[in-house]
Amino acid sequence: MSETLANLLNETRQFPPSAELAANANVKEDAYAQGREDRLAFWETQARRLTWAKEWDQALDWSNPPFAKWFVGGQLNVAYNCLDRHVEEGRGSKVAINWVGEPGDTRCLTYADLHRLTCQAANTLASLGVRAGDRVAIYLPMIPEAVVAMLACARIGATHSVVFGGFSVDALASRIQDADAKVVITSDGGYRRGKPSALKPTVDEAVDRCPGVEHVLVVRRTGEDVAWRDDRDKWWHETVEQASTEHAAQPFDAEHPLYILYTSGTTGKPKGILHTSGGYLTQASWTFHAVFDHKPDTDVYWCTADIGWVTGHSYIVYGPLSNGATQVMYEGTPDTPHKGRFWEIVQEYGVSILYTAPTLIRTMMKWGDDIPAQYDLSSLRVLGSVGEPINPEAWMWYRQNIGRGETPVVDTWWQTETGAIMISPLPGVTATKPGSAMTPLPGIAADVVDDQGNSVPDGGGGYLVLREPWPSMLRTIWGDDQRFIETYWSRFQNMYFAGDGAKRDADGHIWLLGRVDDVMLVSGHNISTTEVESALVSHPKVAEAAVVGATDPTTGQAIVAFTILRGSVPEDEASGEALVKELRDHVAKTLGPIAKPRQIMVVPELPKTRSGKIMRRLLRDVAENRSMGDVTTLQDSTVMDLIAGGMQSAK
Ligand code: 6R9
Repeated sequence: MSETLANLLNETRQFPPSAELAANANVKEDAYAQGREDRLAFWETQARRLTWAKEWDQALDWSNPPFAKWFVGGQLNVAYNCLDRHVEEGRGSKVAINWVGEPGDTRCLTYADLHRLTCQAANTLASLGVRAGDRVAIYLPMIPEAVVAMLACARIGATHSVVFGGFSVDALASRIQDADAKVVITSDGGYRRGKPSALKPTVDEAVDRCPGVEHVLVVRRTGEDVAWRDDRDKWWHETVEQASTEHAAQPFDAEHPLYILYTSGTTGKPKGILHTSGGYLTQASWTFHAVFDHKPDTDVYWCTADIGWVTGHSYIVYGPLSNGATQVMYEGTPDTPHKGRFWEIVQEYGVSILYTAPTLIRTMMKWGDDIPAQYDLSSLRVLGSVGEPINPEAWMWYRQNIGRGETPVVDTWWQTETGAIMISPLPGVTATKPGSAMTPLPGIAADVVDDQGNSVPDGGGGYLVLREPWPSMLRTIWGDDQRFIETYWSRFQNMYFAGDGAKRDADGHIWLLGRVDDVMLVSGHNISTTEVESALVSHPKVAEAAVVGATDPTTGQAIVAFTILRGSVPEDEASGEALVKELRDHVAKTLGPIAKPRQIMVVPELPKTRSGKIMRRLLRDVAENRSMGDVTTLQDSTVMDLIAGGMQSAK
C-alpha cells in the first residue's frame, strides 16, 4: 500500500472554524497536549464527567493484553447517568426525545418521562426473571421503546443485544442463540416506506428455534393482528405501562457487560462485540460533547442512524442522553412521503447538529440540490458523517447545500469495535479538509503503519492501527476470546488492527481508504477503491460510485466501476458511450492513467448493507461474471439483478 499513487487526493481546500465557534468550543486545542502528556489522566478527567457510585482505584489494567480493564474498582449505573441525574438536577422537564413516526404521528418525551418508562420496564424485566448478567435481545423499529428497552437492561445490569429490525429470521435466531438471550423485546411492527411492516412473525419463527427464550415482550405500534402464545408473549402496554414507576438503580462494576452488538462481517459467523460500562460510557459521552460541540441548553441533535447499529447505540442512546441532550428520533425512510422529509424535520424541530452517513449524502446529491433548497436549514451549526469514507465532493456538497457553506463538517472514523469516535476533527479547533477524518482525538493513539508495523512517514499509506488501549474498546468477542485475539491483535504485535487502509498526507492528516480487503492491485500498483470512487464523484455528473478490482489477464486486476448519475443528467446522455468515455478520461486525468477504469457501468442503484455500506464483494462477483455469493445482508435483493442484467448487455 505504500505505493499508493503519489498524486492522489491532492486536496487543497481547507476550512478553519469560524472565530465564534472557536471561541465558544467545548474542547479546545490544549486537549491534544493533555492527551499526549498523560493519556490516562486525560481519560480520568473525562470519566469524572459521569456520576460514579464508587471511584476507581486504577485507570487502566493492561496487565493481560489484549484484555483491558478500565476504571478498575469503580462502580456506576449507566442508566442513572443517562436519566436519573438529569431529573435529580432539575432537568426532568427538558425534552429528551422528539420522536417523529413515519406516518407523521409524533411523541415528545421529557427526561422525566423517559426515566419513568425505564423504571417501569426495569421492574417488568425483573418480574420476568431477568437478572444482572442475563442477556435480552431487542428487535424493534425506531420507536422510543427501543431506547427505553436498552436503558432498562442497563439499569438492572442485563446485557442487551439489539438486532436490526430489518434482519431475517436466520439472522435473528443465530444472534439470540449465540447470546443465549432469555427475553426478546419486539413489536407488532413498524412503518417503512409508507406501509406497516410486521416484526412479530419473524420473532415467532426465530424463537421457535431458541428454546432458551422464556418471554417475548411486545410493543404495540401498528395495531395489526399478531399470532399470540399465551404462555410466552406479553404486551408491553399490559405489563410495562402498568408496572411501578419506582426503581432504584443499583451500581455495577465499571467492567460489567453493557451490551453485545453483532457485526455482520462479510464472511463467517457474525462477531458478538462485547462492550462494558464505565469506559464505554466515558468515551461515548465525552466524544459526543467534544466532536459535536454539544451545548445542552440550546442544541437540538439528530442522528439518522438506526438503533440497531453501533452509531445508534453510542450516538442516539448513550452519548446524547448521558449529556442531557434534546434529540430528534425518526422512524422511517428519507423519501417517505417525499424526498424532502429529512430537511422538513430539520426545519420543523430546529435541528442544530446533524449526524448522518455518506450513503445518505450521496443519495441526496443524486436527488438534486433543489430539494434541500426548499427548506430553512439555518438552525444547523455542526454536520457529522460516519460509516464510510466520505468523498471530497460529497463532503463539499454537504457543507454547501446543507450547511450553507458555513458549518463545520466532522468526518468521524470509528467502528462497532471501538465503541466511540476515534479519529475526527474537533469543530472549534480543526481546519478541516474535505474527505479527511484529520486527527486522532485527544487520548487516542491511532497510527498508519506499513506491512512490518512501522509508522509511515507523512505522505505514506498503509494500515490503520491503534497503538494503545482506549476506554470504549471492545473487551472481547462474546464467547470467543481466541477469535478476538486472532482478528484484531495478531496482524501486528501489540497493536489493534482495524482492517482499514489509510494514508497520512503531507501535513500528517489521516485519510481513510476503505477496507484493506478491497484494495486493488493493478499492474503492481496498490490502488484504493476509495480514491477512484472519489475521483468519479468529483465529476459533476456523478453522485455515487463503487469500484472493484476484477481479475484481468494482463494487469492482474483491472478497475471496474459502477456509477450512479446525478438526477440532472438527461436520460439519453446517461445511457450513451460518450459519457462513459468522459468518465474514464476524467479518472485518468485526476489520478493518472494507471487508475483509469477498464470498464464503467451506469447503474440505478448499488448493493449496500442495511447500514448503508457498499458491498463491493458482490460487485466483484458481477465484474468477474461469477454467480453471486451470500446476499443475506443486502438491503434490496433486486438491485443485484438490475446490475448483473446491465453488465451482460454491456459486454
Ligand atoms: C461506526 C461504524 C466500521 C467500518 C470501519 C470503516 C468504515 C466508518 C468511517 C469509515 C471512513 C469514516 N468507516 N466510519 N470509513 N471514514 N468516517 O460505521 O461502525 O458498522 O462497525 O463499521 O466502517 O471501514 O472499519 P461499523
